[in-house]
Amino acid sequence: MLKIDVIGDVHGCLQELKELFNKLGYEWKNGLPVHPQERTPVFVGDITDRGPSSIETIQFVYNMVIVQKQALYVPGNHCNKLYRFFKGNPVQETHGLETTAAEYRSLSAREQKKIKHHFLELVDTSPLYWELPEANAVIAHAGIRHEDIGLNNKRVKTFVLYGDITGAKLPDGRPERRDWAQHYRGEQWVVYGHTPVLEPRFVNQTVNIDTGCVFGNKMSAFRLPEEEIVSVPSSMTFVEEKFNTFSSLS
Ligand SMILES: [Mn+2]
Repeated sequence: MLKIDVIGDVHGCLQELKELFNKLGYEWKNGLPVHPQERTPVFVGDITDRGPSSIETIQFVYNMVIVQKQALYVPGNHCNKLYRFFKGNPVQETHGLETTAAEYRSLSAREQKKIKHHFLELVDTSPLYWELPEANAVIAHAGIRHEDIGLNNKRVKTFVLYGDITGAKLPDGRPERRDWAQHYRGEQWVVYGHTPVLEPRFVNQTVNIDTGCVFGNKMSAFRLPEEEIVSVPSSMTFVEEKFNTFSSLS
């Protein structure tokens, strides 16, 4: 039995991430969290952008996942955009990428090279989503349809990174989304983030654990097999409009 602690969107909130590991019972060895009962942290993606410490968060997650090999990671849409930025592709420095880009540019050329290569390696060596049968779970940034589990094509990639978007925009500019979780009939857990919610949102065998730390609410983890939520409060300013109720088309 694999024991996992799935961590919601960090968005550069490294302080809260460390507090969350403390609350989850991790101990610190060489600056990295290790659980005495051999638990595996799984990052649900969007580790950077908007928060105060995106670059340090990249290094921290890299050390856990790549160097120490005691944690897992899947990319989110913000990770995908930062990946393209580091590859030198033209991307708009908006929606939080501007904070990560500013942190990056303040580094020395040597540090820039190191962090870029670490982030590219982290994304290149991680799957689009993790199927963890030993934990009876699938970890995907914005979720995944039951019938798509095991598939890996362009359509599934868009869904996993951005959710079930229709392509239309709501009057306030946010993308219109369908509520895929309402239709989920799988027996394994789908643990995801991406859309900030005030409380973890359980629907069928799915849970959204992006409790909007970077928008001042809290950072949450979902533990399996315990099916338990552990959260720590955010130190950021609360931005109420980011938690508008789900605009569901079903
Ligand atoms: Mn996201």
